[in-house]
Amino acid sequence: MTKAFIFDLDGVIVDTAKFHFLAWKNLAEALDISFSEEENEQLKGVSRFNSLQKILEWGHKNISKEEFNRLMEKKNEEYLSFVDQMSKDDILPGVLETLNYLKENNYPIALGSASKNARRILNKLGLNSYFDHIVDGNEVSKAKPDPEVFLKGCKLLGVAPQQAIVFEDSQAGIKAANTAHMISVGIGDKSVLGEADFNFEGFSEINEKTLKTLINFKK
Ligand code: B16
Ligand code: MG
Repeated sequence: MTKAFIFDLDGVIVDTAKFHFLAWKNLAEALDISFSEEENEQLKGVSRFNSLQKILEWGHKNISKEEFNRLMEKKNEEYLSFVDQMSKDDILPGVLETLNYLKENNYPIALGSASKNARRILNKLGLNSYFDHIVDGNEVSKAKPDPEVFLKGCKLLGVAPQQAIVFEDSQAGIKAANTAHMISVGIGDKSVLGEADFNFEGFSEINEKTLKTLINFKK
């Protein structure tokens, strides 16, 4: 049975994780809540709503629903001001080579991202045409570590979860892929993503031989 590939977006295809960090940090500081890289790690792959909830919990703050919505909007506006400055040059090293190899060899590809801005970002990067299907934060009701986003991707791609190879940079995303018995590939720090079936610092470490190993791997 053929394998299919599911790519996370933020931190895998493009380093928007640094923009999320900046925007959340500014917001947290304005609320007098300390926010470091360590806390940020726990927000990777986590929806906008759940991220703000966590930050407020860390700072022991209670706010009204209206204020909550205003803050989510404010964070997103700042985040998008960074995103809108991106171009093709921001695609992380090795990503295009991997996407080209998979396309040339007719492997089905989906995006599985928690972001509601995924389509806008893919457009900016000129990557839309690589993806047979896009599942993003607008289409799921349960955020990672729930596997809903990846299961929807499998369904659209027409493969069983065991046939899906998921590239993820977040602990929540690796957990989601593992829960659904998919083949999980951690992109980033192995000490953080050690639960993945495979670990790479980035796509520049992934070549044709590596992709064949992933394709032949049985969980
Ligand atoms: P947005 P991914 C996730 O994207 C990010 O990792 C996470 O930090 C962010 O809060 C979430 O998207 C929601 O993003 O505010 O754009 O809807 O890594 O799942 O591609
Ligand atoms: Mg990510």
